[in-house]
Amino acid sequence: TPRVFSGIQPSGGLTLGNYLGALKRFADAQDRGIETLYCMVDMHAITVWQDPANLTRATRELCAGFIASGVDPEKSILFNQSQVAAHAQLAWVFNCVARMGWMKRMTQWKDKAGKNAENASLGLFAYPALMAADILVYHATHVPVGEDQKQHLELTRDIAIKFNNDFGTDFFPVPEPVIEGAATRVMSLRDGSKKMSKSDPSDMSRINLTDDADTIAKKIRKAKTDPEPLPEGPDGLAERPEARNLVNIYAALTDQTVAEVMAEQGGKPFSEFKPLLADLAVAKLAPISTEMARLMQDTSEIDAILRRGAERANAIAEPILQRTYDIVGMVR
Ligand code: AQP
Repeated sequence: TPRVFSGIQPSGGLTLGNYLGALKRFADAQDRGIETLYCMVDMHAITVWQDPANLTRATRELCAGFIASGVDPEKSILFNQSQVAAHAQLAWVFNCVARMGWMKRMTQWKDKAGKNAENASLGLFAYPALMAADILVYHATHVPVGEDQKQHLELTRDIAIKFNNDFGTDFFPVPEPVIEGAATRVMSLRDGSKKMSKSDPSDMSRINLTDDADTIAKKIRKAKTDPEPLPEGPDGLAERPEARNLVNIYAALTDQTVAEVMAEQGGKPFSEFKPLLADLAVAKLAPISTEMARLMQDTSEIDAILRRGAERANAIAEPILQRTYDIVGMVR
């Protein structure tokens, strides 16, 4: 039976990229009746320094973001990673299965550690092995993520395959990435070649789920574009990353294909298209930010949801961890 796992780091505010690439699709999967586990990956977040008070707040706010985006804590298991010890325990086994060379090839490692790799944390380097544990400790079969996580997912598959080979078993299923829809890679509003990211120094580069209506409208109005109107058809977007990005966002927000959007909007100048997109973004995001603010007023409700989620997650993960230890030969 299919089982979906995915995670988001509580390392700052949520962006439109997180919403369209992850949260919105998480709610869709849950509503198709599939078993779904969604995790606030706080242990991934601390691979780079996090102020403790911010981490606490970001974890709760992320949980609020999941719920406000339509993830139902009854239907889905919502929890934070550090509360299910099996993630870290299985990650250690996978640290011993994965190879240094695999990790060194990860583009996110190269981007985040940069030229100063000697000073990066060991955790940042080993991040993909923990991510493999996050997924495989539930025998998850499907992992909905944005395009940027594709390489890490391949490494998870490599770890599952190597573990199975090393121990002569077929214990770990090899999970499939689910990267679909018009917004698998939402780009920066200031630079069509960079992904929209919560850590971009420019706040104008992204839309935050907590932005108010005026801010959202202003950011879209000021988004970088070329001077030409939208092309008549989708083919004309190929060489125009900024225009393509805005059309992709429009398509994802309306659950349309890019071709459908172009049939409707093709030929319009940005002076007409941007206000439409701004109104649409405000209409879709305002209820989410209102609901997040409401949930954050009483964090005891959120904490109770996370606690209950961790219990349910533990009940699945613990037997899989114990079975892994048996396969490895650890006495218990
Ligand atoms: N721009 C994006 N377009 C589509 N999907 C995206 N995701 C993130 N940015 C985009 C998806 O959101 C999920 C959670 O990501 P994360 O917060 O755990 O880590 P990240 O990808 O590293 O997010 P950021 O915003 O880019 O943070 P920083 O700047 O700290 O690296 C994933 O499914 C991801 O694909």
